[in-house]
This record gives sequence, C-alpha cells and structure tokens, in this order.
Amino acid sequence: MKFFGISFVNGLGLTKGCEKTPKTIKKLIKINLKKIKTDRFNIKKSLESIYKEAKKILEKDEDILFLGGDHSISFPLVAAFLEKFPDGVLIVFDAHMDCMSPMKEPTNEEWLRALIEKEKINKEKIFLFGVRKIYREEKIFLKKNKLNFFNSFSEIKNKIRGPVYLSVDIDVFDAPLVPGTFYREKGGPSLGKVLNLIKKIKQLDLKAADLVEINPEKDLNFETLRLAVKIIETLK
Ligand SMILES: [Mn+2]
Repeated sequence: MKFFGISFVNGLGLTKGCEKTPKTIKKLIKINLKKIKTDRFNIKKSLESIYKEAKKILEKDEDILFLGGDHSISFPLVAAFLEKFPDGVLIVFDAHMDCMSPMKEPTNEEWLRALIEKEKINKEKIFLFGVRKIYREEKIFLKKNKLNFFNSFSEIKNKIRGPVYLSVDIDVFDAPLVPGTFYREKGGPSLGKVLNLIKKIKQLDLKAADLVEINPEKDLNFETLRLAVKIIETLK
C-alpha cells in the first residue's frame, strides 16, 4: 500500500489543526508518506490539485491510503476514484452524514452531498456506517435521496459490486475514544468493531481509502492518533 499525506482543511475554522496529522503520525508509525501539495490560502486550487494528483496516483493501480486533513479532501479524492472506476462503490465510516447544503467549494460538512448533487456518484453505490447524528436539513435531503446505512458487514456483502473506496472519519468512534477530533458523538462503535469491519472490507476489491478529521492539536495524549495507527496497520 502507498501512503499520501494531504495537509489540507476546509472546515470553516472548526477543523484547524487536522492539517498536522501527516507530520505528527510519523512519530508513531514508520511509513513512507508522500505529500500531495496544497495551498491553505487557495481552497479552489487545492481541491483541484488533490483531484489531479489523485487521478495520477490511481492510474498506477496500487492500493492507496490518503491521510488528511479534514473530510473536505474526500470530495476531490472520490471524484478522481470514480473517474478511474466508474462502477466504483463508496463506503463511509462517519458519525455524520456530511450532507449539509453545498457551499461553492465543498467543506467537511457537505462533501458527500456535493458528490451526489454534482452527479459524480450513484446514490445506490454509497454505504454509510456509524451515522448517528443527522441534522434537520440532512433529514430533508434524505427524504429525496435514499442512502444505504449499515451496521454490520453481512448487511452489505451481497450488495457491493465493483472497486471500493473507503473513507474513514475518525469521529465514527464512540466519543470517549477520540478526544482528538472536533465533532464527537456518543454511541459509536468500539475499536474492535471498526477494525473487524475494515478487515472484511479489505477482502473486497478495495482500491483506495482515506483517513480524516484527526486533530493532533486536541489529541494531547496521542489517543486518537494511536487509533489512526491501528487503522493504518489494519489497512496496509
Ligand atoms: Mn464526521
């Protein structure tokens, strides 16, 4: 597996600090982490650059992990993935739906809705795990846009056809497990449950994954970063 760090955030200030993950994680795990260049003063240019670089990287047909950054990076990453694999499937681990009203350049709160509304992805190919906080405008969106939610691998294993992209928001975990992220929600899965699910997803045609929303500035005892390391070790 190849690793790429993307030190980029577009979260209206709330995810500031997440850009430090690629640099900080190297203290805990030895991986060859290449860098995708972004410009924090130019959101549009950064998202375009992530998209272009991801397209090049995905051409090489290797397994890839993109390490954020916040969840806004998944918009260009998944768009690039679907260019390469038009029948691709998106699995998302997240406490949230990330389907708020789209802004001009998708933020971490609505990258998934932007993908759907810009018709870059077929809704039937999206599978969400761990969602437990749905905002009112997302409920309205859900009435018109049926998405697949699941709790265990057995619910999805017969529905998944084609190459898979897995997006992991670290806030999918139960709130006490992840002090180092902004949008924490109670009632989430344990480490064991998430790692087991990743092991099963790995047996599918997993092509690429991202891991986002880890904020080293909030993660004073490296608890959240250690969970991230376990995820990386399970994926690789
Ligand atoms: Mn989230």
